[in-house]
Amino acid sequence: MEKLIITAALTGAEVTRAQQPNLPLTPEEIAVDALACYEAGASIVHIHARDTEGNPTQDAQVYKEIKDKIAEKCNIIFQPSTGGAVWHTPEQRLQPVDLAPEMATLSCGTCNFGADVFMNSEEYMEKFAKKMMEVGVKPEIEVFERGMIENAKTLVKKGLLKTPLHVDFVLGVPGACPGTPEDLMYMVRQLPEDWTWTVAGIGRSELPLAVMAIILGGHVRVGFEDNVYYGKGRLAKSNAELVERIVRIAKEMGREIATPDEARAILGLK
Ligand code: KMH
Ligand code: ZN
Repeated sequence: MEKLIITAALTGAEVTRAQQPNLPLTPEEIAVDALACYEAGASIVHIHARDTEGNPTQDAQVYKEIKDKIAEKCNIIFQPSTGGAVWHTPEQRLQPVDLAPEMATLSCGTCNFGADVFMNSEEYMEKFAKKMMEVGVKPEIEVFERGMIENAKTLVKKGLLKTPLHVDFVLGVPGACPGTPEDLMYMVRQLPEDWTWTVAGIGRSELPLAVMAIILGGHVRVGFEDNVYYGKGRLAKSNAELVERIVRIAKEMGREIATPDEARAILGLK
């Protein structure tokens, strides 16, 4: 089985310090956290930038500062979000792609997102895909609902994305697909053989879905964006603590951990 790629989703757009006191917010805090996650065994960091007040921003300059600070510390793969926050415009969301990161997320459909709606129209999915192809960015296809896999396949058919794709199943968002083992199994079965996948279980579904991915040959995303707890009623001390647990479990199960360069080879990054 392929080595395990662990993505650390450090900050997200929605989580606050009130919910998780150790949430990294500034570029320096995010870079320090990225290094800790790299040292723990993560090979990708999924990044959401925050402004000086701690609010989500898609400003390319802030992303650049984070990218540069991380690169000074380690060779972990930098994967900015193009999902941003639900209130960002598509144009704002796309800004970090101008930095030509190795990867960036590409959400492949619209869904409810708690009390909000996460909008991804066909027009903008196509624009995002086209831009990523032009700049040479490997997209990570964010799938919150079953139909989003078909949208990704349609983008491939239209020549706007190149296979094999790498998919992230984001399961357990209130208002979208639940994070049950059955849901993950069903989603995985819809992918062509040569595509790779990772899973981000939200809240309490993070750990069971991660364990399933370790067994099934998928990959794992953990971190405060998806889940701020280590267990029931106990906040995680850090993003790295969540990564360390996945490394321990994977090793116990005989699944080796990919370094960033091994992850680059698995994902076909340049
Ligand atoms: N914050 C969500 C609305 C992504 O990073 O690409 C979207 C999101 C997906 O987090
Ligand atoms: Zn995100």
